Amino acid sequence: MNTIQDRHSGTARPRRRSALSVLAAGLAATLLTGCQQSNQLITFGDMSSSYNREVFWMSVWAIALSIIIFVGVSWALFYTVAKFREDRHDAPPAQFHGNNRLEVILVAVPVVIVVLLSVLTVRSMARLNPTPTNAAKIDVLAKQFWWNFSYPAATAEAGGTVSNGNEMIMPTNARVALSITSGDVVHGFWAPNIGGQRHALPSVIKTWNVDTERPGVYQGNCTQLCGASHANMRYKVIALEPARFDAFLSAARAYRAPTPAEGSAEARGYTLFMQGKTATGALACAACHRVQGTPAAGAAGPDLSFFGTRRTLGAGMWEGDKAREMLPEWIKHSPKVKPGSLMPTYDGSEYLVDGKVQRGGRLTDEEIGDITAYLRSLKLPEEADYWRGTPGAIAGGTQ
Ligand code: HEC
Ligand SMILES: [Cu+2]
Repeated sequence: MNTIQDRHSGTARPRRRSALSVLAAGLAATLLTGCQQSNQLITFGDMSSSYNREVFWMSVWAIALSIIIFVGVSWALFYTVAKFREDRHDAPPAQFHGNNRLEVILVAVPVVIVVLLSVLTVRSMARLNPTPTNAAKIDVLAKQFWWNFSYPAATAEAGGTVSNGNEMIMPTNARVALSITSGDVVHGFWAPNIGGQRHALPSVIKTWNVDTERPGVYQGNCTQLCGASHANMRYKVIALEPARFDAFLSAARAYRAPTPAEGSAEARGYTLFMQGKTATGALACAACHRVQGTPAAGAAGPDLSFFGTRRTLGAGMWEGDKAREMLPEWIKHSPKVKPGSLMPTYDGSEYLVDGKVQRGGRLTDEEIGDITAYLRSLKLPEEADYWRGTPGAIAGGTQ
């Protein structure tokens, strides 16, 4: 009874309206702070990218055409309804079956519309798809639940190809040709500020050209539901002015992981990294990770060559100081902090690989501390630190 009265009394409406505005304000606050805190703000329609500009203007023309069609069809509808009202015409209206001219028009108009829309699309594809010969090339490998970015033109002096896990460095003011593939299931490459999205398919290599004119840090995400940590499969795009990009690439080519001083924590960490600890069944990190300039050449996990320069951890799950703080926890039991992580545990706990229960080996907290110290020593020289001074760089120290 009460509710019915409320609904009809004058007080109900303002109350409902204020409840709505509180809800809207709450939602906006959650969204805004949520985005700011996790640095996950994705910008749509960033006009610094020629890819995005092309798609924007294609859409403007397509929408303009649709508006013309809409107005034309509406006009024809209302005109016909008004002109052929039944009370004005007692006799049945003339039939147009067999009226060739009318039927040709009814076929021709949609054909023209479809052709115009196709021309718009094909024109944009013709502009976006060819890869210029001077394009910077980056090979993108997607795997559960991380990314590797390698530079096929940059052979490392220490052997192998320059590559980096989960942080993609690209030049500004140039088309960047990505060759995208997957090492397991279907993933999707998407960093909206630099261009559209592309599937990463196993055993298929897709080319995709992206670009931006504005140096900065941009968010990338996997767009295909690929498993437990699909939403944690992120990456950063760091766009550098061409001179800085070249400085990065040549320093990265010359880079060799530093040799730790004898007896230091880093030296103990290095040994554990390369050999693991057979006594407790702790697998060698080197079996799955590459570190340029060392024998570590594993490919089952992200490249860790310049891990000390990185500012993200767990494929962008944590950033800055939080990433730094989470590193020991990560090594101890990454599947506990990142569902579905295929890295073994190092605290003797169980984890799943291909549906089978495995048990990790054991490292002590001191040993994990030594490995952490070693990983943090893997730094690019200062002039090649792609975070330093880049607009939108993650605050807080490096790893
Ligand atoms: C069986 C293979 C395997 C072994 C052995 C292994 N890892 Fe990993 N590691 C992975 C995989 C796979 C990932 C990516 C997990 C994810 O993000 O989903 C990873 C991720 C990482 C990352 C995070 C990189 C980033 O940018 O987010 C670090 C750091 C790391 N491993 C360090 C180690 C260390 C240190 C050891 C040895 C104590 C080790 N790993 C042993 C497979 C392995
Ligand atoms: Cu994915």
